[in-house]
Amino acid sequence: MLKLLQRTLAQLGCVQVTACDSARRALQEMDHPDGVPDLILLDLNMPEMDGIEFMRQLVERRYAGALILVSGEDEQILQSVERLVRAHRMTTLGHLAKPVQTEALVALIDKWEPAAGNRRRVARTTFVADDIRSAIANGELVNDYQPAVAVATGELVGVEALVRWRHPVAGLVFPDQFIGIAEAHGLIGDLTRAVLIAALAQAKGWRDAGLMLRVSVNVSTEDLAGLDFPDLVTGYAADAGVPTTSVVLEVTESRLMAKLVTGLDVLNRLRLKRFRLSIDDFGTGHSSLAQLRDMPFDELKVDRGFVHGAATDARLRAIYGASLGMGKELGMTIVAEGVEDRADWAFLRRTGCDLAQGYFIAKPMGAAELIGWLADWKLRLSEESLLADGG
Ligand code: G
Ligand code: G
Ligand code: MN
Repeated sequence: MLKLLQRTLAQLGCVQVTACDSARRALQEMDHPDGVPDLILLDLNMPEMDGIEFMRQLVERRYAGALILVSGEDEQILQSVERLVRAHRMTTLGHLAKPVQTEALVALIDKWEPAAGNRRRVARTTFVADDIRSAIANGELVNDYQPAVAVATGELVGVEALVRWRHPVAGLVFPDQFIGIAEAHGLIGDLTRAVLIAALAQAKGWRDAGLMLRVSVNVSTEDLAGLDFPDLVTGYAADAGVPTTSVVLEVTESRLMAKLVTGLDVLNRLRLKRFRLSIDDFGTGHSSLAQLRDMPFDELKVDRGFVHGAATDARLRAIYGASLGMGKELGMTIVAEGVEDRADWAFLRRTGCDLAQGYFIAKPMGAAELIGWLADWKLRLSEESLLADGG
């Protein structure tokens, strides 16, 4: 079993695979300086220390990688162990029944991405405009989605589409490595179009399944410089069968101010078409309040730099509070980004923020994972008393 799995993984291109015939061996392996793996395939039924006990050891060692459970146990047991893994705040990609089918393994490994903390350490590759052009043409861009929930009720309100590039060689590439290049070389229009169309199709799928979510898409100021942008987006939404009132267009404040004049025209026409407009990363740009006053925004996203830790840091709290107060005064919906822990969540509840987004609630995920996450989140709301006073 172990040998077979090892060979299959090697064939799939996993460059460094260590096979351990017991949990004790695996823990010894992990004690080496470079021994902590990105992904562990864990058999639950092992002699001496079983898989559950091994997981406890992983928690103690603050293992930040991913897990795939492998077992001959029935589906129900596997599912409850998976819930246990999530309760430990570890990442599980899913489980595999024995004997392991290669396709099932491939499907799980496809879902894997390096932990948030690790991923930026991955060697940076420099891309040129042609790489990005062909990525768009070849459909290599995919969206992850990060949930946004109502602070008062915990209800899932919408998702933000965040583009990723599944590069055939470099692996998963994050937007900070290619959005800027796309903007500089006139490719952002095509990129935004690809992201929007995929997000709208996904939103339609969720709506058909009874999940009436709003979908947020990040647009670049370059997009807003095109006077035909409002008509284009309206067309995409109509083609997808999604009402414009459920589409949120997020614009980053700092970039927003640079091209104010055409931007304002386009933003106003988008608003007339009933799209929701959101000012992203609020607090980081170089805007004046007068400019904010003139912009037809529905929503204000407080930058994560002013959210995480605000409960205990008076300076952050002051900026957060000013943004919240101003946004509310202007009748905007306030979204807090970067809610990373329980203290952040409790703070938002005390201050009357509308929506929350962040790792505490959910990391960006593939579209297929949303339903499963939602079930977990509903459990967490009650089990962790997230809606209780002071919660
Ligand atoms: O998870 P994350 O690394 O995805 O996002 C990094 C930044 O890239 C964020 O500031 C986000 O606004 C931006 N971004 C993500 N997806 C898109 C997109 O489709 N278009 C544009 N213009 N920016 C995006
Ligand atoms: O700029 P924008 O808000 O569009 O970007 C979202 C970015 O923030 C993405 O890179 C996403 O992965 C990241 N992100 C989402 N939630 C959190 C969080 O709780 N903490 C941190 N540090 N980053 C987050
Ligand atoms: Mn955003």
